[in-house]
Amino acid sequence: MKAVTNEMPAIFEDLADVRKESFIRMKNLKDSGTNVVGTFCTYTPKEILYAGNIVTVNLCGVSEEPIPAAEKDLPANLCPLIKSSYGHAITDTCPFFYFSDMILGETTCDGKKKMFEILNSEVKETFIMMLPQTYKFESGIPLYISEMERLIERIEEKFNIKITEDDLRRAIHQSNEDRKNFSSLLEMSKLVPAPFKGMDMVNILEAYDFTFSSEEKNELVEEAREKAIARYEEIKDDPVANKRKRILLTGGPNTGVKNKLVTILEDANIDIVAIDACNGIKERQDLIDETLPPLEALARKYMNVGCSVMTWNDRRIKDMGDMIEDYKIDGVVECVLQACHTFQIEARRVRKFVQEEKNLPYIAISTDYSTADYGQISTRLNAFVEML
Ligand code: BJ8
Repeated sequence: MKAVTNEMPAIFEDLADVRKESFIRMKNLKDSGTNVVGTFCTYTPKEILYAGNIVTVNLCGVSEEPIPAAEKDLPANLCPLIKSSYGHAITDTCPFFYFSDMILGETTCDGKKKMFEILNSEVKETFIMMLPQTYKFESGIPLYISEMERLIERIEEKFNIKITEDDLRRAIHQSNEDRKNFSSLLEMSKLVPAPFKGMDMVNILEAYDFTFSSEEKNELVEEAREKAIARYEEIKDDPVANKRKRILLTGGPNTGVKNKLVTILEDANIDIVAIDACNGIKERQDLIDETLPPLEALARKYMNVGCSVMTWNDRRIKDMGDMIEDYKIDGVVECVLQACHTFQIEARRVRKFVQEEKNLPYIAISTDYSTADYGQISTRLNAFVEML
């Protein structure tokens, strides 16, 4: 087990400036005595942590570099996100992991839950929450509530704090305000022409993931909103911009492959106007019901997220259908990380829905974090763009 200290290892000095800024903010938070919990998933009930004034940070690995180290312990044919996250953890190359006092993981896919077991026994305390595998039946709700109760108990003990019902209500309310604000920004891409270019949307989503307070979130949203309004005013009467094709990006986590997938689409003058992966609008569109008892409200909110780890994932198809209409989508690109069985298998249903029910072009790109397949993906995506 590694001890948490506030000294940054020298290796972090080499990291890209844009990420470094968030590392520094994180270090300042640690220096001021803030407790930090690292998270991995959209199913995390973060409001419980906010209620205890705990900062959360996303630990999903997006880089290829630590994968060889991870492959010494984990099978090579595992999802790159898991290998990258684990590799960073064991090589101390992710400052966010480094500064996390504790990790919170959910039993989503097999690879992640088994990685959490190793992290917990060998690297850093990892609280593993049992995630019900369906939202179709009410039976998932009491299980999720009892898991949140277990989490609260552990957090109170670890950080020597007390989380009251009022704390939970306050955190839920603030979270809802943040969601409304951010959703209203993302929904600007319903405009034609789109005010966000290909990489803009992905970059905004990534930056938002590394904001640690509501104030920072609001600043980021307002800055992006101003830029989007200015860009829209500039291009709204441009006939070329008005004819640009509009893509929905679906599937698994895409941040680790954005430099392939999104760059290629952007270079082909395609606008990614909607992202329904878990970094997109999916989790943000439903607010938490503030009239219910807090834990029940959280359970009903999170147990309704349409990720492929759920059985009978009808929610995802419904959301996708709505987005295709609302964002005037011309084609759907699905990003599937290699060895992610749930998204890979569900891609069949998504393809049938998009092609047969929506009569739109669809392509699935299965890839990992290496650059080896850049040329092949470029050829396939450019051929897809020709079809639009
Ligand atoms: S809500 S997408 S963060 S589970 S790690 S399932 S890619 S094999 S990340 Fe996920 Fe939560 Fe769903 Fe979102 Fe596949 Fe890889 Fe598993 Fe993954």
